[in-house]
Amino acid sequence: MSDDLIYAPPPDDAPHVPYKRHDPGMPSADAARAFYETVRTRRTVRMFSDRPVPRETIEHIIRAAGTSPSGANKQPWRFVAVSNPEIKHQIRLAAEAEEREFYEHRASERWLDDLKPFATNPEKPFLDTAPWLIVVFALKRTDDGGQVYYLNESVGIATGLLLTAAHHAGLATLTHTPSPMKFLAQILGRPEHEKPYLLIPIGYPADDCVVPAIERKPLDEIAIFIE
Ligand code: IYR
Repeated sequence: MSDDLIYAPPPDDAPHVPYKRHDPGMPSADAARAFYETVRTRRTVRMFSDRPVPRETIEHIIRAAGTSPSGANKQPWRFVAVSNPEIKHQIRLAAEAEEREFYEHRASERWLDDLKPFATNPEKPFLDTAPWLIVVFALKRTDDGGQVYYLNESVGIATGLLLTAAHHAGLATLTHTPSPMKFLAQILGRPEHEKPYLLIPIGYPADDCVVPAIERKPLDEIAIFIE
């Protein structure tokens, strides 16, 4: 059986520690189903409550994101969490300026057509309302100037974990992409090697929050099994 497989031990100059498997305490099929039932209710939300969220919650959500795998474990991400109302408002004004350009000039007819089900527009009140904005930056180099690998994959995975951790904590998120996003680095005073990646408002949904009536693809459209 697989327990009998022999692996070469790692060399002495590459320290290793025993791996302890996460034990869900139930068969894997039950645990996987339960997790799916939890995450399937996640939705991208654009109507936030101003109800406060403790900083400690945000810290743990960011810690969760920081557990992600990354190329050569360079952890090429930085998460800037903003609750300061003046800074949030500056971000709103700058984002809305970019979005007006997008909706009035930059976007193709096809793109605008594809966005119709989401009823988005250049007004971004949630950038004031949501108690926190988490701005995800991708590090083009490590803080000490070193090389990073698979940058977009690494930061994408970390961002996915962040969204999932927020959902798990009962919070709503929006993956917001005002583009170009350079203004975020300027407003937040980030160094040149940090590239804005995503702007994530996070908080409780508004009491009367609604979301677009859209569907997810069924398993047989997203998966192929070769057994
Ligand atoms: N960034 C714009 C437009 C937009 C683009 C896509 I693709 C979306 O899925 C949603 C919105 C905005 O945030 O309004």
